[in-house]
Amino acid sequence: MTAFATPPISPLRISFDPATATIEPTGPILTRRMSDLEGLFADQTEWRRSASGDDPVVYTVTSSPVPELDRELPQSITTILPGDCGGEFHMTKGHQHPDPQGEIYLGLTGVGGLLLFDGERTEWIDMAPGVIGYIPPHWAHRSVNVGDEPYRFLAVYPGRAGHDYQWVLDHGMGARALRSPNGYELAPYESA
Ligand code: M6P
Ligand code: ZN
Repeated sequence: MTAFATPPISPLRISFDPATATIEPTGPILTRRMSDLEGLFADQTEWRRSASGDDPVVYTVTSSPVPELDRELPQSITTILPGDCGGEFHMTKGHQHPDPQGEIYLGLTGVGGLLLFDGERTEWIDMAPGVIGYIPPHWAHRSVNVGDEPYRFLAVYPGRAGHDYQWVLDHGMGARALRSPNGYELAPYESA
C-alpha cells in the first residue's frame, strides 16, 4: 500500500471515560462469540457444547475511527468477559502481525494476562489497570481474562501491521491459562 493512497484523516479528539472504559466517537465494533473461536480452546468437546448452545459473547473490540492504513496509528478497546471453556480462561483469538511491527496494550479494568509467543519462547505479562504491556515485532499475542470481572485494555498499533490468525492455529501460543485454586496457572500448550 502506498502512503496516502487514501486521503489522510484529520486530527481527532477522542473522549475516554475511565469509569466505563468507553471512547467517543467510535469506529468499527466487533463481537466475538464462542463459535468464532473454533480450534483455539484445548477442550474441543466443551467448546462445541458451548458454541452450539448459548454461544456466549467472549469479547468485544471497539475501535476508534482511525483506519487500519499505512502510517496511521489505530487504537481499540477490547473487553474480555469473565469465564472459561473447560477450565481455560476466556481469551482473544490471538494473532501475529504479517507486517512485523510492535504494539502496546494498557490495562484499564479487571485483571488479565498478555501471552506472547515467538515460535520458541513464551512470555506472560500480568495485566491490571495502569500496566503497559509491550509486544515486540515477531511475537504473536493473545489476551486472557483471569479474573471475575470484565478485563479491558487499550491497544495502540501501526495501521499496516495486520492480523494473521492462521499463524496461531498452526503454531499455538506456547501456553494455556487454566483456572486453578489460586486463580490461574499456565499449562504447556497442547493443540486443540
Ligand atoms: C487488541 C488489538 C486488536 C485485536 C484485538 C483482539 O485490541 O490487538 O488489533 O484485534 O486486541 O485480538 P484478536 O484480533 O487476536 O482477536
Ligand atoms: Zn496485534
